[in-house]
Amino acid sequence: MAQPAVDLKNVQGDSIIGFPKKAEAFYFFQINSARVNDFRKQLGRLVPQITNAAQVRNDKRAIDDSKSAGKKGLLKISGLNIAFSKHGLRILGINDNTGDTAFENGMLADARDLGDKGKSAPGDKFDPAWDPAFKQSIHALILAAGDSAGTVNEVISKVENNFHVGKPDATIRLIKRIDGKVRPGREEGHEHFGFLDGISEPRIVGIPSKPHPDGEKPARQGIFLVGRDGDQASNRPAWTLDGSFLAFRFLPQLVPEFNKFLKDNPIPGVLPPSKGSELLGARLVGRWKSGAPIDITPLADDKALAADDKRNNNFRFNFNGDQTVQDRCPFAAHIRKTNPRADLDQFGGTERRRILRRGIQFGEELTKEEIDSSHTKLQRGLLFLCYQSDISDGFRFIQTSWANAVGFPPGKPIAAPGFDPIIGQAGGGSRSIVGTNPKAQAQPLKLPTEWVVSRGGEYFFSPSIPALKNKFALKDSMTQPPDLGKLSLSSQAKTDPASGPSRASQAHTTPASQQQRKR
Ligand code: N7H
Repeated sequence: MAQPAVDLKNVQGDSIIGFPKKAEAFYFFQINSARVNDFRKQLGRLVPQITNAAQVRNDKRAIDDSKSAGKKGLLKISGLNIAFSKHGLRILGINDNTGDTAFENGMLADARDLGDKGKSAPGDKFDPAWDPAFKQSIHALILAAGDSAGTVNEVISKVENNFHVGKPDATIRLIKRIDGKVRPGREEGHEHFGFLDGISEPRIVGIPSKPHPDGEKPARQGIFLVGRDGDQASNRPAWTLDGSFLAFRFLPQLVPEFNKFLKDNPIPGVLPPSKGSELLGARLVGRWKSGAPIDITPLADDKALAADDKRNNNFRFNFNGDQTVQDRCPFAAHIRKTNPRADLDQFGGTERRRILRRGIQFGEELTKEEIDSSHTKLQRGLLFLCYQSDISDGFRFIQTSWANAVGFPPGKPIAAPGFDPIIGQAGGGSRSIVGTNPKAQAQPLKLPTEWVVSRGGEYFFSPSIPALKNKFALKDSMTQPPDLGKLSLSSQAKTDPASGPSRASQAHTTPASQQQRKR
């Protein structure tokens, strides 16, 4: 039977559209097992405040309109979503198998396979070197995004009131809250190593987006939304329709150490010596810091190209010779490892592995002491988050079978192109990449440190709005929410002059083509 088309009002907004945001809080919590029914009733009151994809699309239009009208200041906009881990489902009495093995096992059980550092524990167990919070049983995650930290805090306090946090009858307990924010000034939209982020994002069949050619066919909705065309599993429980699996990773970055490595290892003999370190950075990532792709402009940054949405993602690693030589882009550069485009044309393509990245940066800028000592003192990095219809096919596959797999991409004259130098992990073992020097393409370069450090995370399921209402929540006899008030969420956009002038992007971690920077 043909399925009705997806209704954006039924889908939580961060997945297929993506919150516009300057700040975001991730609130990891447990549900009080003695008060599950109360929690479910309170969830029912929260559901009308959850931001759906239609609202997020409208918010983005409002941002565009405001910019086109030359208005100063940011619109006051916020977004609220909720997602549950497998522990959360069990507490709520939902015992169905979702059909996603990675989700069902949880990230803690996956840490060794993901390549995270840690030590062996009794009984062939593995104890990852994670932030202790992520070793606890996390039941659910609230995502609160907004135009400022103040807006995000407002959303979080409404959520806490809803669940009576701080009162004796609280139904949830905070395990950990992590706040992200975009970097300041000219670094806005750039991740902490300095590279512009949020450029490449899969287009989705039937979901209108701004023109941003990438040479790829739009991915089917079921690559991201459960139960839609393209979802590889056929026997998921009915309530999972239009939900999406969310992989969260807490990823501090060793920025001074990364910078020192670039400084100490300039690529010799290709560009003037002063440019050799910049070239190495670009060849590790696959883009210059501006965002210009090296597959189009291999030997010099091109800021006009970087800013041009018609061109800055329009390449497939198939220019002359690209498939066999690394003159333009190393086979193992980060963006080639994680989206190999034409490299997989003969091997079934990439569609099944596409993910919607929705992360945000956290932490402060480098201090003078950190710059001078080349040593990290303050924690900063990426709160990585992505959506897919199956974590085993998406995030997990990219991390384990591509980034960490030295033989990937296949079919190259070099048998082992090496690790993804940005996120490839060897559990603390040695890593190298081959082909960073275009004049010595078989030469390995040892990568002395993992500059992106996994400190934990979890796998979640972000249910559709109808599923939240009918499966997760309990009907409440109360007609008036007692203490929730009205969250100042989407579609109440109003100019907040205190927020300061808006730059090209209202939010950073969603595609540049959608006027935000994303990861
Ligand atoms: Fe990556 N970086 O700064 O080097 N990433 N990433 N990533 N990443 C991308 O095109 C980075 C991480 C992907 O379609 C850009 O939007 C950092 C994880 C994918 O061309 C930059 C971290 C995973 C793409 C970075 C990190 C991925 C992508 C270019 C961790 C999945 C799109 C900007 C701290 C397992 C590739 C852009 C495409 C792009 C960086 C994490 C995947 C600059 C620092 C964990 C699919």
